[in-house]
Amino acid sequence: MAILNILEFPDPRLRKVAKPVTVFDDRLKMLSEDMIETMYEAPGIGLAATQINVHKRIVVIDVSEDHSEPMVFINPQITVLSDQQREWEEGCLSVPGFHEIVVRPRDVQVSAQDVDGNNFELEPDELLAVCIQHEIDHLNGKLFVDYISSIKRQRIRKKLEKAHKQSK
Ligand code: GNR
Ligand code: NI
Repeated sequence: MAILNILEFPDPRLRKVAKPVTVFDDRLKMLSEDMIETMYEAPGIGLAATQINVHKRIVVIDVSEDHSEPMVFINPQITVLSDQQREWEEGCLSVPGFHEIVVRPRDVQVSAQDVDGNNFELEPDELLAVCIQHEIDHLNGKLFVDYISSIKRQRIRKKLEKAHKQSK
């Protein structure tokens, strides 16, 4: 297994739209394993392939406290089930050190495929519902900072650009 490098805002590669997975082979299984390992090591509760510069529709999530429930979502799709919204303070491994309140649909249904290509559905709640929406955003080239004011977003961009320069 391997720990993969995570792209950071404002890297333009985070804006690419990921393509559907069509081949369910051993490479996909290995990539999912590496993504789970990378997520645990970061540490984070989710990771989208976009963040490791692989532009395919693959997401891994584990919202358990002891790394006991890794989940893999291939080609995930979301359906909003009600008009209810909810606020959550979000962070992102691609925007390290910053947290902001984001408003998203509360009630969603997710349909996806597993690493073998079998379809499954689930109705996540709480943190899992927030996280899956955050990860699908990544696959569409979107980041949580897109939901906050442009003043705040610019401030975060400048701070991260400065940090990236200094670590070169
Ligand atoms: O680790 C993460 N925590 C988190 C907290 C609130 C809302 C979303 C997230 S996802 C984030 C990991 C990450 O950046 N996934 O893309
Ligand atoms: Ni993220």
